[in-house]
Amino acid sequence: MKKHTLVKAISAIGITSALAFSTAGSSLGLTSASAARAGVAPAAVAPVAATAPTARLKWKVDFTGRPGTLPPSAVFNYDLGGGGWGNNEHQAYTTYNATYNGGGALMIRAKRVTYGDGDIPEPCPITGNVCEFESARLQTRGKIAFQYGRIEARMKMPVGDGTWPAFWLLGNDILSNAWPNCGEIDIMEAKGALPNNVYGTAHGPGYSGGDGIVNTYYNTAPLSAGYHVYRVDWLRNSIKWYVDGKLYHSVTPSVVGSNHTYVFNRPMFLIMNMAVGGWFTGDVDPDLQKADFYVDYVSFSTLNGVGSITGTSRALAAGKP
Ligand SMILES: [Ca+2]
Repeated sequence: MKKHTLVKAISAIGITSALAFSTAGSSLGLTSASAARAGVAPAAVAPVAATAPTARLKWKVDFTGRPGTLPPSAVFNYDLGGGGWGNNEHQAYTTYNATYNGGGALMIRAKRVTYGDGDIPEPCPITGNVCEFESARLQTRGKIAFQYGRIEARMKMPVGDGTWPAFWLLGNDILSNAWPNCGEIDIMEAKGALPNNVYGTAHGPGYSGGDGIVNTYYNTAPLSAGYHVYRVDWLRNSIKWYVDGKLYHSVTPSVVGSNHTYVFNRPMFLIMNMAVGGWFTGDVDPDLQKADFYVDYVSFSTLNGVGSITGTSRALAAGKP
């Protein structure tokens, strides 16, 4: 079935500048991003405490079901449309590019678009001014929000230069407290051209877009070769990023610095998407036809009893562990 009646709505919530591109920092592992930005010797991130916190699972969406099933509407909203999303991205988001694969995962598919007679091309700020790809972006605003705790997903990255999968959080007050003041925590970003790198970033006022506080995790095998677990352990005045249980980035008020405001002690909602092209990920392979980004599950746990999840009764029930 041909589905090129591409949606005209730009965005259900009008966020076009969020998830602005990050610097392609290549610092591997335990350096302080802010120290690196300030040009001083990086300080080591504190080692993982000998007594790791006790995590208790409170909410998990597992994407188990027949192939083609849409993600639960009780939990997820769609952000729709094109326009570049503030980052010169080349995709338009639809309601039909995120489906269960039948093997227990949600598959977000980016697919090259061929416009036919009668189609209304989705506008994009690129050559020809039409979006070359369609994809999907899901978010939980108004349905699920978290404050502190462990937010985690097991995911398999797509293949292809120009792909840009992401798993991230935005401040729940974004409509009244515009980005970047609302805060943005990018739990995972990846770019197809550097398939071994994971980027974890905090964005806030004065440190957003290319000035986000970023660090990079290097995986010895390409991230698309298998599933990995991406998470943050988030407490008051502390965010720590992990891949497969390995700490690689930490942000606190002192990392943000006395000249900037730490904006992460607030409820935040979840977003999962795959962009194609844009300033962060770079050039798109002209031969790329499609790319698939898999999400086995997304979950929330408390850490030593700390952390809260709020939401509608239906959204909470949909993730009852
Ligand atoms: Ca699953």
